[in-house]
Amino acid sequence: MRSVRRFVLAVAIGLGCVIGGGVFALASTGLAKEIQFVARDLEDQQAVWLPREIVLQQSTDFAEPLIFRFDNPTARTHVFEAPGLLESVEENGVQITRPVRVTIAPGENEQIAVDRNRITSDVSTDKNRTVTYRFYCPLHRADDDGGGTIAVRP
Ligand SMILES: [Cu+2]
Repeated sequence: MRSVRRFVLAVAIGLGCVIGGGVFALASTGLAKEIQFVARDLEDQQAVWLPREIVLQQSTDFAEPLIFRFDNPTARTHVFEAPGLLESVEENGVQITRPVRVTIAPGENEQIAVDRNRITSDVSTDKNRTVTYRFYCPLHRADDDGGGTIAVRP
């Protein structure tokens, strides 16, 4: 019974995101494509990142740098993890890439530059099909939660 209620809640949140997602999640400043993620606490100590579904078009959305912004308005620390995605950072004056795993303290914001080359390479390797990456908070992820998705169309 409990897991059913949780599922219904997740679906309700998911629907809200799909409707609202296009409005607030994707913004182009002309200098960068930005996606805003917001941490949301659920019942049973779990948490998710909203919106749950992001769709990117490689042919148009990858002309500018791709920035992910994270907002954690909750009272707990959350982590944004997205296996397969890399972020681009400068370390000791050298540009390097590393797996996306960002820790955001309560009430804090963070942002990263996503490595577009890696995604472009994934899409072409997969015979120019849509490539999907998952994301979640590894600290508060439900067992039955597959995470949110970032789909990149060729
Ligand atoms: Cu968390």
